[in-house]
Amino acid sequence: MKIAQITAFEVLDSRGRPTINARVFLKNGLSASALVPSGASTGSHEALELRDNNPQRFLGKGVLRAVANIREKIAPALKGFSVTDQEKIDRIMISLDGTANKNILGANAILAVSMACARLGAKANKEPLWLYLSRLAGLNPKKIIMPLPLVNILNGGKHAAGSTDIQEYLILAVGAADFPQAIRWSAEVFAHLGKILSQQGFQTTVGDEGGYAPPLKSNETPFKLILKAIRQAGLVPGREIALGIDAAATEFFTEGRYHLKTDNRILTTAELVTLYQKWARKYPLVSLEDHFAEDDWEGFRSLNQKMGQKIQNIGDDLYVTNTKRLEKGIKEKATNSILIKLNQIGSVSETLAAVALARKAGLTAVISHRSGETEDTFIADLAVGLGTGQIKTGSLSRSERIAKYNRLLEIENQNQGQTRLARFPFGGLRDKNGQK
Ligand code: 2PG
Ligand code: MG
Repeated sequence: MKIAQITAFEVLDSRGRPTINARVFLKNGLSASALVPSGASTGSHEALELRDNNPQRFLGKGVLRAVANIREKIAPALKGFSVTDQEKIDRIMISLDGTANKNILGANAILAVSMACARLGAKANKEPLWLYLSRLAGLNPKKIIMPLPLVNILNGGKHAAGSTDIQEYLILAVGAADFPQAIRWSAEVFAHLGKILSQQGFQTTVGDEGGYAPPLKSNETPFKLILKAIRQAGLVPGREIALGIDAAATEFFTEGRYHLKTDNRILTTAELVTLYQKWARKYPLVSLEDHFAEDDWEGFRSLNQKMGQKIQNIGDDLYVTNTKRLEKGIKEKATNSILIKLNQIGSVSETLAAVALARKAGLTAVISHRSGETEDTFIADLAVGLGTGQIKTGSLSRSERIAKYNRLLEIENQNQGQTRLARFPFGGLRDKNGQK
């Protein structure tokens, strides 16, 4: 099971920007590859994505330097090590880089190899990736826990210019009996939303994550439209389908204030807390993400104290899948949940460590894609393997999003009778009449 060779080359992500495909080979010829994603609303504390910055190629977005780092530096360093020794492999790459944010080799270079090694380890062991990852994390669950999908059906912010300030309006099929039903319900609500938007004269073109991106005049309108879509799909808001948002608030935070351009309002942290409270009273809103800017700890703390019992508060740019920042969040009770993105931290082992720490502290962990994605479905297996119970991987359109849902449907199908859909662990849901 010793690593014999590692190759890499430049490929494209869902925005047509370069990313990396790395392939790891064993001596016996067995190999596996992995592709890394890339964000748009990135946190400033993320590990560094190494780009060429050569304006002659891909407007500076090329990744040939990162590719060369894999071929020339990482490959020789890992040759001869066992591919199943994930922690050691990651440790070698981390120390070869030697910086806290992986800015020498690039987090994209390290992660591509890290993921490819995990995939090859699973292949060499002749087991599915989710099971391999589950064992790597030291888990041994009786039932396979399928993640509840947080489906982003309306895109705004940096993912859809001209739409809302809030980046993502998500639906959660909290009342679904199993994973296929959660997907069907979500797809039906998405389709009804499309019909409603057309009837109102909007285009139904989609944003980076496959949700509609209409030029609405208020950040609150999507809630109303989505509630209508849920009802038209014959489902009960709050009981069967609940709502979530990812505000990605760092993107509209300047000079200490939150600039909601769509609403023509500028809010303080305290005023934004009040706005979220108002929305949660009016709508079956059960999950908030990056509802404040990445260093506005006070905003997170304040909201978590007021609403953390009832509503999921997820830190994304706040934590950047980094255990150091997560430790601070746990100590300060800033949130009750963390978003997990492999490429924010840059290796499989460090990602597992972040999930383990969250679990120990009683926080939920939501496995997530990036807005720039590929056909790689690693995160589907990661969500199942770690039994986190939630995944965020876009809308029910665009194949780079659907690939993950289809992989989850495949895992479900291959393990019939042994799976269960995770229950959404926060209260505050409405009864069948839509009452709280
Ligand atoms: C987010 C992500 C994914 P990006 O903010 O949660 O939805 O967006 O990859 O652009 O950071
Ligand atoms: Mg986010």
